[in-house]
Amino acid sequence: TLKAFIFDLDGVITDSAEYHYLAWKTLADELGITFSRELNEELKGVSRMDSLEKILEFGNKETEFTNEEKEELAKKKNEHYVQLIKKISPADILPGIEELLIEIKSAGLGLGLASASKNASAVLESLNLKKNFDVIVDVNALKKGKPDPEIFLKAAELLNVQPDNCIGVEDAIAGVESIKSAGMFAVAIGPKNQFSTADIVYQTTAELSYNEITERFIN
Ligand code: B16
Ligand code: MG
Repeated sequence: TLKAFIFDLDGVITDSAEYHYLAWKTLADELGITFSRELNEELKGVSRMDSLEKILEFGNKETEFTNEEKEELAKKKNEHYVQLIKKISPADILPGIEELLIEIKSAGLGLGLASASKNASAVLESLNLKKNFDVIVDVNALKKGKPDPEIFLKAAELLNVQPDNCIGVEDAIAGVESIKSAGMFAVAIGPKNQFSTADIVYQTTAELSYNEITERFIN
């Protein structure tokens, strides 16, 4: 039986991927590394430090910095990001999401957040959606990032439900992998051909249908 929905944040609830891009772009420019929206696709769902490693690789600069300097660079990116997300408001909630959250709540199901972002709580607050969530996984307490199942398993544990009673919603390849290896039903947002392991794929959040998802979950 279905007991809970567990959502990713960036790219599913709001398009903060664009702000992550702009913040990384500022840093990449400062470092003289060419960075584009296309390359940014590879950073979706990837942790802050792993994203930095990838950007340094794009510029063939992965061996130029000490760990301490890398921490500084990641901190700088986050400062840019925190500035940018100050502008986020409920108008930035992606189409179809508020409606879906309302249906989940009125069905009496649990609602959890499994975002890799350390800024997730602040972003939900700015969207005025924090009150809707029963649990928000604290990424600082996790050992492994997506595609490891840890974050989705942790959300289920906090919600007090079994993984096979949960539906996970994701926009990243690493995120869908995380949901499936947690033993959950996976809803993916994005191009159909990108998500062969997802149980349902919607091109955009506007197409999300509570009835269709829950019917498929049962069958
Ligand atoms: P922060 P999600 C992920 O969030 C983003 O997709 C990814 O681009 C970002 O680097 C990561 O969070 C860490 O974010 O630097 O704010 O801790 O998609 O898992 O909600
Ligand atoms: Mg995401």
